[in-house]
Amino acid sequence: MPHLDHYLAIQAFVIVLLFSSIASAAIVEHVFHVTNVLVKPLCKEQMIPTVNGSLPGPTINVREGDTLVVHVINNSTYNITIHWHGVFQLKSSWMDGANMITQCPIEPSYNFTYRFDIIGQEGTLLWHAHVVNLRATLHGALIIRPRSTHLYPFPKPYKEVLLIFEQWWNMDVGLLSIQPAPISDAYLINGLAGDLYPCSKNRMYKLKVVQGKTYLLRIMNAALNKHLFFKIANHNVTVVAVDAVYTTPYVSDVMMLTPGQSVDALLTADQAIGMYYMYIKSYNSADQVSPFPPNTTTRGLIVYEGATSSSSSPAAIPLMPEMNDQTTAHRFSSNITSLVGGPHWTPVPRHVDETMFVTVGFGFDKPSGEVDGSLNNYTFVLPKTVPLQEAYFYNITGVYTDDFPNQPPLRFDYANFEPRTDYENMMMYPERKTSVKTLGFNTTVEIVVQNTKIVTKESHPMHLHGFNFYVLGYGFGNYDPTRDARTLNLVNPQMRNTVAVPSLGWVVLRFIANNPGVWMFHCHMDAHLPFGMITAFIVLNGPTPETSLQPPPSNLPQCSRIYQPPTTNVDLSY
Ligand SMILES: *[C@@H]1O[C@H](CO)[C@@H](O)[C@H](O)[C@H]1NC(C)=O
Ligand SMILES: *[C@@H]1O[C@H](CO)[C@@H](O)[C@H](O)[C@H]1NC(C)=O
Ligand SMILES: *[C@@H]1O[C@H](CO)[C@@H](O)[C@H](O)[C@H]1NC(C)=O
Ligand SMILES: *[C@@H]1O[C@H](CO)[C@@H](O)[C@H](O)[C@H]1NC(C)=O
Ligand SMILES: *[C@@H]1O[C@H](CO)[C@@H](O)[C@H](O)[C@H]1NC(C)=O
Ligand SMILES: *[C@@H]1O[C@H](CO)[C@@H](O)[C@H](O)[C@H]1NC(C)=O
Ligand SMILES: *[C@@H]1O[C@H](CO)[C@@H](O)[C@H](O)[C@H]1NC(C)=O
Ligand SMILES: *[C@@H]1O[C@H](CO)[C@@H](O)[C@H](O)[C@H]1NC(C)=O
Ligand SMILES: *[C@@H]1O[C@H](CO)[C@@H](O)[C@H](O)[C@H]1NC(C)=O
Ligand SMILES: *[C@@H]1O[C@H](CO)[C@@H](O)[C@H](O)[C@H]1NC(C)=O
Ligand SMILES: CC(=O)N[C@H]1CO[C@H](CO)[C@@H](O)[C@@H]1O
Ligand SMILES: [Cu+2]
Repeated sequence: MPHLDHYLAIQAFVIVLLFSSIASAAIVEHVFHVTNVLVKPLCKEQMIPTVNGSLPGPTINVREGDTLVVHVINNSTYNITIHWHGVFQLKSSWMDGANMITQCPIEPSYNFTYRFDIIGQEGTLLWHAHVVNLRATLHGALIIRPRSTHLYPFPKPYKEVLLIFEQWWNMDVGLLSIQPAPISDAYLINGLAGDLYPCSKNRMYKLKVVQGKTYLLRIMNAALNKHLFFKIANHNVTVVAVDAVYTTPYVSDVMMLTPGQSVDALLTADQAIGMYYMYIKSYNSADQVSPFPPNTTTRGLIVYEGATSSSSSPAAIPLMPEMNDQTTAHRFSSNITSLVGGPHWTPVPRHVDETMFVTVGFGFDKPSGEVDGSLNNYTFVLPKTVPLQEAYFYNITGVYTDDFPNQPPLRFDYANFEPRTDYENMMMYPERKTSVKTLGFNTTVEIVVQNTKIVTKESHPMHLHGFNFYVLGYGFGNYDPTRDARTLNLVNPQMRNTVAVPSLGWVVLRFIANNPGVWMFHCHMDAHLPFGMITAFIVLNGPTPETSLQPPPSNLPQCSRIYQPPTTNVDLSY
């Protein structure tokens, strides 16, 4: 591969640029080699797809304003895409990496180069494969630091620490879509299961700290399907950003992150010299119809400089919330507010052009009786042969319908639904189709996302590609436009790319559709992707070429090697 030396040379050049004090935007260039490797976090050796042979994959460091170029070379046995979770992709929607939405997959032995600017956001984001289940092992951190012209809006930390939470199965991730999804075998912290698991006694994540110093924890939940509580014994943390948006400093002893969410938090080593465990544990908002998560916790250890296992007392253990502790999860999720006046803050638009009410939950596929996802009584079907954005751009008919409704077809008691004799007439059997919603350029969109109790209750982490949304409110029960609209926060609401819609509750989101292209809006639990808990927005062009979707890059992967749906019924998405 003659190109590799060239890439390496460019990388070395970029590193020189970063360490010099040049403030102008740089081009940060990387190579991702996707390969299958054997790993053994627990007792069983398992072949997994990885980027560059590591789990988690390599960390990408950029400064706000940089251009990121990543050459993805697929030397694995899987079809892959890489999605830059939370990156705005302003004017670069072809680089979003959403399989069959913005591109065909990169097939084994093919390659593709992602190239885009990172502007207007700072903090910690995630890159991950956007083909069902593959992000279990194909993921890593994307750290966006401020340009050198301004600093963090909080005291400069002594050091920065990355904490990536993962979910591990002792099986081929390609088999994970078998229904019902098998129970995972462990959670991992930075690839390590820790000493509570068999064959992992000496493989625990350890963080060495110096007493009195403050650390910036860059935390992300890369688990496929589980909301996670995180807590450090005897220490509070101060949240300073979520999903790469600065927040009002928020002190808490515990956190809850849904899949796809990230939190930047300051940790001060202000306790006695000693050792303190950090624990992650699942937050379970569902009824127990699906397999119960492992009743296990995964832990890492914080070791103060000067502490020795012989001289110190046993490491302190945090008291974790119960697995179903909705109060704690909700308190953490809903209390965070944005840092008004901080870097990149923009006030909430007061005028709304498009108002939507979207029910999210489950239903059944009538012919098979299997569970399906439902957004306003539609189950989304991924296009099979042409990515949605190509179909839109080239006016190819028959790929999607532009009829996703602003309201569900029926109003009912969403949060207290009980099956009735006439439920066939309700929203029990959503329609399977590729239904999208078109939005005018630069319109302000408000979406009330209402969780339902159809089939079962569960919190869904809804993720929007291409935009951050303001989260104006969270609540339980049915959203009441009179009562609840008065309580919305229009002053300093949190901004996110992924929001936990409470079980049997609602959230109100607002965003400005100023980025032309096709953008997914979906549940970020991968188990719910094959269920079709997805829709997409087509944001129309603005008045100028600058505000219009450009033609796809010439090297965009093609689906000419025709995409075959499987003959078995195990994976509903392909
Ligand atoms: C991945 O591996 C390739 C080849 O071994 C190397 O050139 C590249 O720098 C690595 N990429 C990252 C992001 O570490
Ligand atoms: C590609 O994969 C094959 C088979 O797994 C392996 O032998 C080869 O070394 C890999 N090449 C690179 C560049 O990683
Ligand atoms: C990437 O694919 C192109 C063909 O599309 C090929 O010419 C090039 O050599 C490939 N690059 C690498 C590094 O494999
Ligand atoms: C954590 O914060 C709470 C509330 O501010 C406070 O009551 C508690 O003492 C703090 N704990 C530690 C270990 O600092
Ligand atoms: C999980 O384990 C804890 C500690 O062993 C125990 O107290 C709790 O009852 C268990 N919960 C379930 C649902 O098994
Ligand atoms: C957080 O939210 C809860 C409601 O869930 C509220 O009772 C509490 O006062 C809020 N503030 C803090 C600092 O936790
Ligand atoms: C698609 O249709 C629109 C509206 O009819 C037209 O302006 C545009 O040029 C067409 N695009 C292509 C690629 O044919
Ligand atoms: C939901 O969709 C199904 C399938 O198209 C349809 O039969 C049912 O009537 C719809 N529900 C409502 C309330 O319209
Ligand atoms: C979008 O709308 C805002 C507010 O109406 C306006 O200030 C801005 O110029 C518009 N942006 C574009 C690119 O048209
Ligand atoms: C990858 O995608 C191609 C078409 O794009 C399809 O023919 C092939 O079966 C897929 N391979 C795997 C391993 O899924
Ligand atoms: C060009 C290249 O590296 N091709 C390899 C990609 O990965 C598959 C599976 O590992 C190999 O079979 C190809 O030789
Ligand atoms: Cu979901």
